[in-house]
Amino acid sequence: TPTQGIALVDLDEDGVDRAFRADVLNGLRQRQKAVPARWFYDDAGSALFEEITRLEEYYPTRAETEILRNHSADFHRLIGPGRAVVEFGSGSSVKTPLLLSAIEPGAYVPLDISGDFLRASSAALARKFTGLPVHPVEADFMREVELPDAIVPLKKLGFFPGSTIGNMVPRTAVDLLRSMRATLRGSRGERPMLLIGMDLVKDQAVLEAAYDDAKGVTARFNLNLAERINRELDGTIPTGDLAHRAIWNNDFARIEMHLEAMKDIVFSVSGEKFMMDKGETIHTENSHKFTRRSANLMLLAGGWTPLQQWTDEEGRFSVTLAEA
Ligand code: AVI
Repeated sequence: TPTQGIALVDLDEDGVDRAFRADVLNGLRQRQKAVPARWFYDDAGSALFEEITRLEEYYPTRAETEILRNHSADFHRLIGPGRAVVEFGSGSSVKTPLLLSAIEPGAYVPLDISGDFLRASSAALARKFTGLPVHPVEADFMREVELPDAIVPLKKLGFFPGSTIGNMVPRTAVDLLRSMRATLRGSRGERPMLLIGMDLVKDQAVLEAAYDDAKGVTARFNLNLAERINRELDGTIPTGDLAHRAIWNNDFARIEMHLEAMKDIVFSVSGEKFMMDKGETIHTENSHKFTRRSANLMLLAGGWTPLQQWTDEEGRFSVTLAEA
């Protein structure tokens, strides 16, 4: 296999299935039906997300890549060589190499819940950076993760690009920042660093278009969640009667994605019956947008002190370096 030589820590498949079922059934029982956004990313969903990142309307990936490309000298100076880069998520073929080339890392440790993507991206990176130790870990990084023994002695840099933190409500985001701190803390009290991307508040029309593109890729991404429920949890959701919605919630500074019933529907999931009235929605995602200040505030609440913050030329996206 292409990943020969790379030890993978396996997560129990049944555990993932059980967690998915519990999240979906609990979510569908609520008055405002909701399914956590992390379940978007099965193989089909991950492939659709890759397609989203290349869409004309979806600026965050390009804006963040621009920042990583333009400030490599700053990263080199502020982060220094020899750190183990622990990436929360299995890595992008463009952003991760930009960071690794900038800082001369001592090792690369991608953490991801989806083993297949993790294996593929780790193998590609190991080929690109010959000699760099790569230690993929299949794990749910929302909790403290035990890093491989070989990594423990190294100083750590957490890398969390993509504004994935924006997909969490602030309370969960702060819990995650604290878990990251626990995962990355040094055995001899060294302070870990974190490089984190956060999308910024901007014109509502630009934001809504980024989550409701003309080609309908984001709509397919959203609907894939209902299709996944049907595939994996013995569901009968009539996906043809659901429509994709992307709405700016100004009070909470977030884009919300929903699946809206176009008529009254009844369906079952794992043998349990559910009903939706016409116009009722399943809330499938929040994508919070930050200001430079609210990004700093969130980091501080999670136990991280911001050291420096960069944005792209157009001020659409931010990348912040913080220290524990
Ligand atoms: C992964 N995450 C940061 C994306 C976002 O922009 O919130 C997920 C996404 N949802 C719809 N389009 C992209």
